[in-house]
This record gives sequence, C-alpha cells and structure tokens, in this order.
Amino acid sequence: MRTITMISTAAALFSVGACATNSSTSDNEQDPVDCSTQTADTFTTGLDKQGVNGAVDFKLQSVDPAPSVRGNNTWVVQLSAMSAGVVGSPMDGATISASPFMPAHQHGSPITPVITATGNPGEYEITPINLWMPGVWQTTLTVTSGTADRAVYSFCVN
Ligand SMILES: [Cu+2]
Repeated sequence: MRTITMISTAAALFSVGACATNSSTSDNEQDPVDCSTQTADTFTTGLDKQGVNGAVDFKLQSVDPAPSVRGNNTWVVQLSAMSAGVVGSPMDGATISASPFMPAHQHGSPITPVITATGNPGEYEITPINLWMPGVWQTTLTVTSGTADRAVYSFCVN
C-alpha cells in the first residue's frame, strides 16, 4: 500500500511538471520533437568535453542505441586527468554520477544509472541513462573523486 502511494505520487509530480510548463501542444509528452530544430550535440565516437574545472577530460566512447533514443540508453565514457589544458593519464577508480535533465521542463529522470568500470583504462559504462520524454536532455557527468569536475552532454531524442 505504501509503495503504491509513493509510485502514484511520483507519477503525479512528473505529470504536473510536464503540464505546468506546456506552452504548446508540441511540448506534450506524447508528441515527437523535430530534433533538427533543436540545439544539441551530435554523437561521434570519442565526443570530447573538457570539464568545467579543467581537471577531467571526458570522452564519450559509445552510446547505445546510437543515436540516443527515448527511454533507456547505455553510454561508455573515458575519463582522463587534465592539467593546464593538457590531457594526461586515464582515471581509474573514479567516483562518477550521471544525471539527465530536461531544461525545457525543468525535470530529471526517476532512474539512477549504475556505473561500472569496463576494464579499459579510465573507461566506465553508465546504464540506464533514462531519457523518458521526447526533446532535448542535458546529461551531466560528475566526477567527485580527486579534483571534482563535470561535463554536460546534450542529446535530442524522439
Ligand atoms: Cu520533459
């Protein structure tokens, strides 16, 4: 009973969030979005982002499916230490989190991704990246071990 209550409350919150910011029917959860009109990253293997603090270099090695889709996605990212703008050694044993966010509606995703080292130097699998609504999602990858840093990957899904 308690569990059922919590689930319906969460569902209600997401519904309210989507409706409250709807200015047109194109923002509706059910409707596809024309991603060609949206500003977002285009995935290429090794898509590189330097962390905002200049301490970590992020390379998105793969997205599955590619391109990203509405629903659950699996990403692989490689982290390397960075100093004075120069990319150094791969970072093993890093503590990472990933949080998808939809800026148009100011909401996130209810599913927390699991992050696992792949065994390749500085490489981690992140799954699921849950992009549950059509539109642009900004997913922030945050490293909290060592010098904290973060980078944002932005993808449009339908
Ligand atoms: Cu949304």
